[in-house]
Amino acid sequence: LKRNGVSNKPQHSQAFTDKVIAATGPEAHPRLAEIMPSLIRHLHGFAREVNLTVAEWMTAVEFINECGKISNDRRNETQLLCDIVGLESLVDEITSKMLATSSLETPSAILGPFYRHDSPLLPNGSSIIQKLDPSDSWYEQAMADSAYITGRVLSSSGAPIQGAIVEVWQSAPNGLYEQQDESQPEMNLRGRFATDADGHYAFYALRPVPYPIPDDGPAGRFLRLLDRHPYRPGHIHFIVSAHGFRALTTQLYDDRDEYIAKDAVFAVKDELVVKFVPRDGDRTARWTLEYDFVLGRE
Ligand code: MBD
Ligand code: FE
Repeated sequence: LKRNGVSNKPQHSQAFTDKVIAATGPEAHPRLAEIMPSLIRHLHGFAREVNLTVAEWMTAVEFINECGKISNDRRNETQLLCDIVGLESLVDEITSKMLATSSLETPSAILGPFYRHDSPLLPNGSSIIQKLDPSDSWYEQAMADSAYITGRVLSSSGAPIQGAIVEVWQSAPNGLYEQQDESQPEMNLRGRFATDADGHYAFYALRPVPYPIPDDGPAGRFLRLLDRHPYRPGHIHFIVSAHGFRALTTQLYDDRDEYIAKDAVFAVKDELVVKFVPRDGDRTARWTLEYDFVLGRE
């Protein structure tokens, strides 16, 4: 029996994959022309390796559609999906390795989905904890575990950088970032601080607590199907920037936290695990954290 007399390579063959790759034209965007052959090879190889069925592939398509559909300014479910499979951490590592000029630079960590532009520029030594109704559920707990966080911003030669901007954000003790939580004021627990002539920054914040990444959507469902927990260790986010230097996006992790070794988004690095020490003689804060950030030249 001959079908139409047309000979075509079976689609499970390498020749089929090569044909798809070869469909790219000579005028293709150069970076896409560079990366698409690899992406197609890996996608096809993956489908062959696991004998992916039409039903399974369609489940994945609908899953990604659902991630897009529930995403908005306050929630980025597709990014969260990348986070829980380690992709944001991996590309962060690849990027910082490519750009680093010195091994003394503070390691980067992922941005995460809760960054907001235009947080308030605050005077050094002030607090990112906004005054709330003291009856608010998390306020008592917040004040009981507040921390004075200070240090310097340095170049890799050890010279202090004046006028560097230390941008910081963290979740409240209820595990929610301000934009996820109606009960918190606008820009609560966010701020930017400029370093002084000695490169010093200082501010009051909270000792961070472990918290579950949003698990009421498709990413959370996926975690449960994988028999995984949604917790991140307590962390504080930073973007440290200065003229002539590469901006550093990173996070600091509290060493008391049991989730240090099992972060749901795989973003912990040893150099970023810090010790909060008891603080005496300051009614505003129970803990001190000292940390210097080292920036690389642009
Ligand atoms: C977070 O708070 C976070 O920092 C990251 C990286 C991912 C999900 C939630
Ligand atoms: Fe976070």
